[in-house]
Amino acid sequence: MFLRIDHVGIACHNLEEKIEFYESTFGLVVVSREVNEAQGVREAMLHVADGEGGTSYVQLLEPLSPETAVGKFLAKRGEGVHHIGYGVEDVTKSMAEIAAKGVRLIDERPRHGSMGASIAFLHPKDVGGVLTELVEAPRA
Ligand code: CMX
Ligand code: CO
Repeated sequence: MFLRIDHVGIACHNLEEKIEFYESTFGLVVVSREVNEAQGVREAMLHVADGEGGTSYVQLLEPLSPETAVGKFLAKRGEGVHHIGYGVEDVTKSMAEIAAKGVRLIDERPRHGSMGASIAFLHPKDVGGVLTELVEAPRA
């Protein structure tokens, strides 16, 4: 079902500082910056590598307010890995297959993610404590 690790989502207090760290330490390059009001984040996607299954990124996330998903996570756990995003061919189909196995979907239907992707989250309590995102990249 999974084509690649699309991205690792990392929660941080200060997006600009974290971008600067990833650029200067690892030489990663920012390919997209967005504010996603629905997800409550200001974010940047940094390119890691291109593989057979598509492109992998690091997604740096700064909360728009303390009541958002990432804001609550930071208050509880501090900065660090927030979620894993897996690339899939067809997000709606994958959601149905996964739900049929008894894993709770957070999203009933796909939502808008970074760079035109269709995304859906699975509940971390049903995935061994890992918030998991399905990502269908836009058709080239
Ligand atoms: N990873 C693992 N566990 C997490 C978690 C995370 N990122 N976020 C919350 N949890 C756990 C909490 O620790 C808590 O567990 P305990 O009850 O054992 O303490 C439980 O889930 C409930 O957490 P909460 O703080 O009460 O938060 P909510 O239930 O209100 O929300 C969640 C949790 C996962 C449903 C919510 O964060 C969500 O809908 N996330 C999906 C959307 C999202 O994260 N958007 C930002 C990224 C956008 C993008 O990638 O583009
Ligand atoms: Co993500």
